Amino acid sequence: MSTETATPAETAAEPKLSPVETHKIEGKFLRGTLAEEFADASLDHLSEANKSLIKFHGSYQQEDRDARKNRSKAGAGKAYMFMIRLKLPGGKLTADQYLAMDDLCGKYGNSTLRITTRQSFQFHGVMKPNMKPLLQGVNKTLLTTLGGCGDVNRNVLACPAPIGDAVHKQQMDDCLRVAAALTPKAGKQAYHEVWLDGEKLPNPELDEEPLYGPTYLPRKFKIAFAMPDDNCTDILANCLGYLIISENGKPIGYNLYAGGGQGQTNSKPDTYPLLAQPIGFIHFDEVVPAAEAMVKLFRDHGNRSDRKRARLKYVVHDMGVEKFRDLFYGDYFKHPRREPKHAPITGLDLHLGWNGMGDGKWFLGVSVENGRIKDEGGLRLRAGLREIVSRFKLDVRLTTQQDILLCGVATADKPAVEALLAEYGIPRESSLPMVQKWSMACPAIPTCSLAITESERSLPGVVRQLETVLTDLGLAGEPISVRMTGCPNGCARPYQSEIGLVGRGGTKYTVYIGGDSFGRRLNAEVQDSVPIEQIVPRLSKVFAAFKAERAGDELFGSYCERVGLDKVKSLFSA
Ligand code: SRM
Ligand code: SF4
Repeated sequence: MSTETATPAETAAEPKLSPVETHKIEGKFLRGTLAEEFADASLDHLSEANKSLIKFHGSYQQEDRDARKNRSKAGAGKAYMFMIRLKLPGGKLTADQYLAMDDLCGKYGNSTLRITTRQSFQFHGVMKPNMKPLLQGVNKTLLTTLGGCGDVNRNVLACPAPIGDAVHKQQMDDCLRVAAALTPKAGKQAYHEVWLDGEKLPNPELDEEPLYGPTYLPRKFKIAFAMPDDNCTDILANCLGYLIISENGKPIGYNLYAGGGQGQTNSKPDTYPLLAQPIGFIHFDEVVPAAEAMVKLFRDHGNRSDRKRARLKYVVHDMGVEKFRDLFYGDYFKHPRREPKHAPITGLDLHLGWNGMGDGKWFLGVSVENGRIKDEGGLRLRAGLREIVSRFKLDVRLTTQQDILLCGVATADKPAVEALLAEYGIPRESSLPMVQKWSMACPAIPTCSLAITESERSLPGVVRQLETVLTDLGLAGEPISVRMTGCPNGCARPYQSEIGLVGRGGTKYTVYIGGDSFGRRLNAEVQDSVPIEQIVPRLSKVFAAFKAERAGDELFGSYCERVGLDKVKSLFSA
């Protein structure tokens, strides 16, 4: 297949294209009739085609699922609303940008900011008339939402720790370069026309999208940068991963990984989570060409008829890694083929608490339960973060574990920052249970249309019970990662955690055990459809065995892997 032009065309012999492909073709480089439907005050929701296209603009049309029952009893239709996701490479914001996002969520959203598992922000509960002012507010601060969702490259991840050494700096700089290179070009023009009152092209269908082509990618594409001793971005869950390699403390290039992803579908056994595989070693001048080559390969070889299998991970898996490498180096990436360097992943840092930046200043990692920045009861997290960021003019970075880093605190200001945390009821990370710090949940109900169970609203209860059990067993200090999702799509990367709880329906979850807190291994299903109230009592039996039988300072997931799935299953179901 040619690598010069996008070639998504359907031939008579090929399977039927998914309807989203038609939306893209007819959408004239992401315009559709979005401008018209947003200008029409009589409409409370979008047509199917515009519902597909608005994702590329960084938004999903959603429904308030909490309101569903009462509205349907009253004969009212769905309570439509929108979610908006920023594109925030490396999770970086200035103090002013953070404060503007805080203002916007209060003015046009549901008064919360949601840190995502890909180090970005989401606004929830945005009503249709508020979309344009909110997006204009975002863009006024020089941030964007273009490509936050949709069949393009998504937010590029990098370790957000603002540490001034060569390795941290290199991976963040490269993350920003890759993100810029993969921004849709014609899509940017369309975005300006729809939201920012930009001048309209007379013939938009003649515009060009040099990298993606008119039908963009078969589906989403995800990239992460990481370091061997700090895999805080969960690099192996990404379509494309860059693991920085150093010699004598000096960065020399990256090991490239391809084909990671989490999502699976219950009714489709040919869908499953996969870890990214090592592909080769590249030098720094090859970083952007490698990303462009991988995107083109996916553009040409990804599945455009079955969206459930339209991910790069299936191209790698179905083809086999060796053939995939041949294709990548033979047809797409015209640079020397080098073997990956030996560089095992050995750690994952949550970046919480006080940490030096290397320039005499400090950053403070604040743990945000399930990423939701809000004021509730005595915990006035949103107001407190706002006060600290504005008073000390602190830049902000978001982590892929849904936490926030307040950057550039002078030594003299540390006591005042701590006093503000206390004033707003924000706990110091040292006082938080370990299991809470290592936990994540996706939003699920009430905003996510695909959720079949609760997640963000249920995990805190499970975590409180786990804390009690682990404390009783003397295991409270163990870094055990627990991740919950409201369906098998895997948005909180549950299949890579030590304990994964995946919504099955009602208040039941499929329980997975035995992953790795550093993101190196997939876990395995231990029991399907476990009622939520049975999860912790059952886990406590596995914890007790771990306590009795662990080898030295062996981690919980490693213990489970060593003793084997059968034993873990029998402990769990005893
Ligand atoms: Fe996700 C779809 C939320 C990270 C795999 N994801 C969705 C949607 C948009 C639901 C929908 O299609 O209608 C969710 C919106 C819920 C809401 O109300 O906000 C949603 N995904 C999220 C976020 C907000 C979860 C979070 O707790 O932070 C994350 C946003 C990241 C970002 O800033 O870009 C999020 N989603 C992920 C990840 C984790 C990652 O990328 O590191 C995954 C697993 C990795 C992967 O891609 O395989 C993930 N999301 C999915 C999938 C399954 C894709 C697949 O290959 O089958 C879907 C379903 C889909 O795309 O149709 C999905
Ligand atoms: Fe929605 Fe499922 Fe993703 Fe949770 S895992 S946000 S329920 S798609």
